Formats: sequence, structure tokens, C-alpha cells
Amino acid sequence: MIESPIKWCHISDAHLGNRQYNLIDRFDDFALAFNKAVDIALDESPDFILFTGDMFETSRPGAPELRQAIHILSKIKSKGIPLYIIQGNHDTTYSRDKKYGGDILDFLEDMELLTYIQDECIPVMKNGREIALILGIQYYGKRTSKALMELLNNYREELERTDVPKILMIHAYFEGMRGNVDLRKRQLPHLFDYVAAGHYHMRYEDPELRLYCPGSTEHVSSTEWQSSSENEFADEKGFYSVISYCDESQMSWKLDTKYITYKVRPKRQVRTEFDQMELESIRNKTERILIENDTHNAILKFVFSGSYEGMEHPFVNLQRFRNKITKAFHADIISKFKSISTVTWKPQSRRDAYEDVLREQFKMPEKEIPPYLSFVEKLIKITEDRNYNLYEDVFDKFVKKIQKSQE
Ligand SMILES: [Mn+2]
Repeated sequence: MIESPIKWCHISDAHLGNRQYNLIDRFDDFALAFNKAVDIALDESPDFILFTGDMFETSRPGAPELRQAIHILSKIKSKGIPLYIIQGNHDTTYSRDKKYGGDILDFLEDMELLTYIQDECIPVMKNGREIALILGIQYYGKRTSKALMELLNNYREELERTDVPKILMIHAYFEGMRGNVDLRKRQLPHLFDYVAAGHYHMRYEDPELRLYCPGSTEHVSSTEWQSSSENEFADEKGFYSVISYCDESQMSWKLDTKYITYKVRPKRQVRTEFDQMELESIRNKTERILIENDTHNAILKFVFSGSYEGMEHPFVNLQRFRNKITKAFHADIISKFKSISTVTWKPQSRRDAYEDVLREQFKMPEKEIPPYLSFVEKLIKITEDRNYNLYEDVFDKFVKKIQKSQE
């Protein structure tokens, strides 16, 4: 048994090389965030560092992101702290390079910048002594459960040990993280003292299962921006710093986990729902909201939704207000509008109903109604003969035809 506590840091999903929004500064953000996490981790003076997959955005990173990685990983190496890494779905899984001799993580291992664990169980050594045991599994997606069972079988003896903390490194979605699940919680054996998870980009933990997922080092997608309040910016990411010590009385390894955060570029989603407003007021309000929320250096996502009256303007294009944003680093403007009918349906017959539509919806002059109506009647006749679903199918097409003729 080891008397002194063991300490490790757990970082995940750096996605180096993500050329988000096609902006070089955004490309740099990913390196800056990973670099920040590593700097803080090194200040913690851990015995070793874990990285649970997706170091790179793609399996064939370009020279710029490779240089970023080498620069950052060299700092870890120069402190003499070992780095253990597993593959993620982004960086290595679908790499064809593997069968030609090695993927990008093999390459970095050749440069002695990390230890790449691929479906194996390895001891962590410090000063000639074993201080931990790490089982690292490759990315298997939906086949994770089966692959894990096989792996556990192969290392049954080692995993029965209790003299060192046992760690599982895994890149998979667990139940509770999101709808798409790779591994159910009951499929996770109670063999490990710490389960280091990657893949899910938000922080997630289940202390009972000893499952810890720090999330990505930078926000990879806007779905990660959720913050406690609508008005707050999502501007923090983090990683785990863990101290494990032996509880002699219970022959088990206790965990003392700390989630350390650092600042990243602020992001915010601004949702606005319009309730049956006139088009003109939608435009005015949109302009005001864009200007009010324009924030220096931030990434913004505006989502405008709702319905408007009348069918004169079937498309609401708010992109034209893009130039109102001058301070933000990047902004997406998304509009999801639908028009609502102002016609009240009280038809005695279908003919009356269409007459109502033409008069009220299309503001058609009285004298123009009869020719259209005879066209409608023909349509009705044909569609009834053919047994179409008149309201949902043909009427739709009819409305579009009229809209087009009025453009
Ligand atoms: Mn990822």
C-alpha cells in the first residue's frame, strides 16, 4: 500500500484545429483554452495527467494545430509529468493511417510527449514505484459495452488489486449525459476508483459511480452554452484535479475531487419569441435586440421565432440586420417564423370557404373572385375524383400558386 496520496488532473476534448466560423482567432481559441487548462494543471503539481480523447478536431491535423499540440505537450514533458491519453472519435477512430503504421497519437507517443493507451491496462510508475493502474479503452461508440467486457476479462487479475487506485479512461456517452447513450450506468463495473470520461462536452459527474467528465476545454458547439441564467454568458470551462488516498480500514481509495475553472471567450444565446406581431414591429424589435446585446469579443447566437399575421410576406429575412452588430466576435442570426392565417373558418361549403380565403387572406377584389373560384371548383372536383387529401395537399399547392402570382 502507498501511504502518500496520489494526485492527478483530468482534461478532455481539446479539439485543436477546430476552424470554427472560419476565423483564425477562433482557431487560436482552442489552443489557448487547452494551454490554459494545462498551465493550471501543472500548477497543481499532479503525479500524472489524464486526457480522455479528441485532442484534435480531425484525424489528420494540419501543421498549425500539430505545432500547437507539440508546444503545449512539451510543457508537460519538461515538468516530468507523465500524460496518458486515449483516442477520441474525432482524432483517431476513423483514421486510415492506423493500418499504414500509426495515427497522430502514435506519432506524438514516438516523440515521447505522451503515453497512448489503446485497449490495455498499464501501471503508472513514479520513482520506481507503482502508484496507479490505468485501463484505457478505444472509442467503440455503440459497441462500448461489449468491448469493455472483453477488456475487463483480459485484465481480470490486475483489476482485482486494491494496493493502487484503478482508473478507467473512456471516451463515451453515459446514460444521463444526453439521449444518445453508448454505455448504461449499470454496465459500468464497480471495479474502478475513478472513471475518467471524455466525449461529452459539458461537465458531468456521478460521484456514486465515481464517474467524472470535465467537458471540453473550449465550447465546441452552442449546445454547451447553457448557463444558469439567460442573461449570463457562458465563459467558463474546466477540468478535474483529483487527490486519491487510501482508506486502510476499508481497503479502498477515497477521492477528493476539485473542478477547476478558467475563462474562455464569452458566448450567449439570445432567444426572442414574437407573438403574432406585425412584420414591421418584428423588424424594429429585432434591430433593437441586436444592438442591445452586441457585446465586445463575444460569440452570440440570436434565435428569433414566432408567427406573424398576413401572408403578404411569406419570408422574414432578418439577416439584413447583421450590420447592426459591430462589437461581437461572431454572431449567428437564426429566424424561425411562420405566418398564421387570419381567416376564420366558418364555411357552409367548400366553395364558401375558398371564397373567404380569396377575399380575406389574399385581399382579392370582388370582381376577381369569380374566375378564381371557378378554378377552385375545378380543383375540388378533380381532387375529389382522385381521392386526394384536399386540405393538406392540394390546398397547400393552391395557396403557393396564388402567392407566386402575387409576387
Ligand atoms: Mn469531443
